Amino acid sequence: SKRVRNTQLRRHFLIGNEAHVLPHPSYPSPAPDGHTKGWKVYVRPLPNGPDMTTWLKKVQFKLHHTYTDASRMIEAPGPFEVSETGYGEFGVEIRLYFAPESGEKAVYREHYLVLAPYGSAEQKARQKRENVVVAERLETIEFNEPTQEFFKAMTSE
Ligand code: SLL
Repeated sequence: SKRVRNTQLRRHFLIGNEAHVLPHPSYPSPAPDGHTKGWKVYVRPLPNGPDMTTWLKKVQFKLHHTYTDASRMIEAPGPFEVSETGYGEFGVEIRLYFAPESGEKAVYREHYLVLAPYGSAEQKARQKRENVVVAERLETIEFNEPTQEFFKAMTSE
């Protein structure tokens, strides 16, 4: 497909995790032996942001090899997230797969799980009190010289 010259399409989204000390209502109880945390890793739109599925079709989350079926593929419409319990932190390997008409290859990101309270003493105290840790960041994806078909889909969102 022909490409639109001198044009970039940029989209913002979040990659991150939330975590809770177990027991917690969102996770089965009792947890497997030794599992002290429940967590969720995700790729999601900004709060009140537009739907991502115009451009994002699948997300692969590769967990630590201690997990059974460590490779988790989540298809649109998502939500693009994996919820698990465990005991330790590790880097989650994330592959983003785009709409076929984009002609774009999958893109790789890593998110290192944060399960323990972090930040200032006050921030840590609050995370403990509320039993929630959130670690997320703004991500940007840029499509350079998009195909005409993809450009049309993206600009008529
Ligand atoms: C650590 N380097 O030792 C890390 C490894 C392993 C994470 C963390 C349990 C998996 C399961 C789990 O939390 N694995 O039993 O299903 O801190």
